[in-house]
Amino acid sequence: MAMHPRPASVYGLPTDIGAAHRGASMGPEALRVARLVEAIAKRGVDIRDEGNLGGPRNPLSKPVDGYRHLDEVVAWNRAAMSMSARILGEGRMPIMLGGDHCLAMGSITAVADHCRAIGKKLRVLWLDAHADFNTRDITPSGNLHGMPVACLCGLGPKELVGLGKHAPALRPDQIRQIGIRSVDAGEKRLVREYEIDIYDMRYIDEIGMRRVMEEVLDGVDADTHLHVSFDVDMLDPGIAPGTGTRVPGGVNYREAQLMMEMIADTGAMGSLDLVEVNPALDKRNATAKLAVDLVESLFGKSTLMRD
Ligand code: EXY
Ligand code: MN
Ligand code: MN
Ligand code: MN
Repeated sequence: MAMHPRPASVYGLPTDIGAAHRGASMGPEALRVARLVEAIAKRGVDIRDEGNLGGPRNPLSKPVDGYRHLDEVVAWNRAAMSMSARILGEGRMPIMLGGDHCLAMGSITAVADHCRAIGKKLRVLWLDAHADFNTRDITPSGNLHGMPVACLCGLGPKELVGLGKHAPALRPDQIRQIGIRSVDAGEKRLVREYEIDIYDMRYIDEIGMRRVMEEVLDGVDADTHLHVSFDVDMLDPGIAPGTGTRVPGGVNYREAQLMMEMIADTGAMGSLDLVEVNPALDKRNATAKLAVDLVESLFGKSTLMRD
């Protein structure tokens, strides 16, 4: 069935405030240089580039009370939330270009508020090597890009948990995590306690990506808003070296394409984050180019019926 692609707006958050190392701040430009906007336009999408938002610089300071750069992270996430909310209010799909993954707190909080307001079900696909479910008591680093899922579920500082109109923004049963292969000791106990649905690499190896995607998309219907939060470190570092927290044994090229194709087939994607591209660690912008290639599939490139 031919579908009308919904209009979309891209915006960039040039910061690495949630991390302890620099470089993801250059992600938005790397994705633009890799012709992200043009690639989406080629899919027949009415796409706008809203440019980048600004915010505090990265002071590269030590964690305070378990959090590194909390005030700055709050400022950037407020900006992300307002921009995503504005774009959703215009009836368009927000595409947030990170930046590091802490910024998904703002983008997803806006989406959760939007879905509550219009009575849509929300499902979040968290594509990542990491569970990002740390708290200040168990974090090995103090880095807030390791904590956004916990914060969205109500475990975190009140400034972040209470970003939106409703706290917590998400229930654990709205989340599906795919590609996971690095979870810290305390984090493992917590994801079990909160019953986060984790499709880790072992499960992908054993049952295959097709069945994994059928399971994570089970129940998605016309009343569902799918939010895709794509941390490029989900991909195997052999094909995506340009990211700050590389973990061997990631999702390969064909598996990643199939994921995107099956998401596209639902026609339910309503918002997207593209995060953790770090050009300072990349080889000739390979990771941004690969992300753009995968985004084309997310917008239906390989669906023969739509060409
Ligand atoms: N789990 C580790 C930590 O909390 O420090 C590493 C987190 C990396 C988060 C990245 C980007 O997804
Ligand atoms: Mn992440
Ligand atoms: Mn990650
Ligand atoms: Mn919507």
